[in-house]
Amino acid sequence: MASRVPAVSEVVEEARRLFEQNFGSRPEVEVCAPGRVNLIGEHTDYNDGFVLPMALALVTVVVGTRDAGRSVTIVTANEDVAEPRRVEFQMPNDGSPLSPGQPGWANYVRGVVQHYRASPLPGFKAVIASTVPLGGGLSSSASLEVAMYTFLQQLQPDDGDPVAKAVACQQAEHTHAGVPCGIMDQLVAVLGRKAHALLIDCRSMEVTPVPLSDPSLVILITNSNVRHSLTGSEYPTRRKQCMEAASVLGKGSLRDATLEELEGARGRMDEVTYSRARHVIQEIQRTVRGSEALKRGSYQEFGKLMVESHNSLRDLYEVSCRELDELVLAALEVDGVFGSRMTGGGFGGCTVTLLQAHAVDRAILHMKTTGRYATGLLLAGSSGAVPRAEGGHRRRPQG
Ligand code: GAF
Repeated sequence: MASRVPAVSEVVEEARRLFEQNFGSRPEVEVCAPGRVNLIGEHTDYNDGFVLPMALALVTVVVGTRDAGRSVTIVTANEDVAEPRRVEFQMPNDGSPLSPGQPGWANYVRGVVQHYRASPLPGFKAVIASTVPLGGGLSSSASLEVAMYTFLQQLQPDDGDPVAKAVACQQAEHTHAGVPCGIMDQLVAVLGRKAHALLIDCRSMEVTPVPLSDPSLVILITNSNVRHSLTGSEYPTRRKQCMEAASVLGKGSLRDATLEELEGARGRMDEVTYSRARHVIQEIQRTVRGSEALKRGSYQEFGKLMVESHNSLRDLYEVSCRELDELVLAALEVDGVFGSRMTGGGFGGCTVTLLQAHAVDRAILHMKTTGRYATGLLLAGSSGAVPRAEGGHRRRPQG
């Protein structure tokens, strides 16, 4: 059964209502930041490489009001997070640290407060509401960090530098959520543009918008409903393996390495390190080629690169899982599909599929009914338009 993803105005309305219930007044500030889907360029951002994400109409909203004193009170509308859903703390005096604590969701707020780039920050009351699924690989964390940072900018303006803002939010994720992420998610949450993907050079932070306004093209996002978490050891381990490979190659990062150099050094690293580096070096090349292909409207070529990317993430980088692999395979069986791959950090979350608009309903039906995977929510977005959600379907995988 198809249902609509709520419009931003509806999420704001929900947050306003909760604010009034909790604080007895209307909020004075209302901001939002988007989630994202990455079209290609996975696990390349922390290797100084290229990524090609696009902002989604799935958003995190923060509404609130400045407090007369130094106290901070935040309430989340999200029922999936750990209790309590209302948290209070004191805004620290300048320079003193605001340590992470419980519940975990509030650490994104604490982290952003800690790394905010202007002072003094006043106390505040705020409500958070979001349509970005948690653990779905669509960057719910970065959208919360960037929404919170944008909220603070209304209370105490900083210099407005968008890259520095993304970096501050990335630092919040490192220190307060414990995820040593790259810069992709925060940067696209700050700079994302409707109906465009962004080619981001994660070394220079140069951002090039790539138009995605062809009405015959749809980007379909499918949630495996396997919740991923990057706070475990796998993500940091991948980062370390990449650094190790770069150091064997005598490079500052894998961005500077070629496949020939990697082959030449193969005997000097273990097979796993070699495979990780191979994925990264090729994925960086695929991302640059992919953005060129999209600009030319060569969707077949882009789709082929998506499939290569998925296979590499599955076999060399080992961050996919059975449900994601099967969703990709099912998508590729449908006429009108150009390509499909897992998106985001992996270990669960979503797939992204590029296809012709006329094939969307067939693709959704096929992915739901092939029965080789357990899945629930399906989201379809076309060229930056508001996504559609399909909910509640669940099948057991068949042998
Ligand atoms: C997660 C991280 F937060 C990003 O920085 C990026 O590394 C991504 O995984 C993998 O491409 O979303």
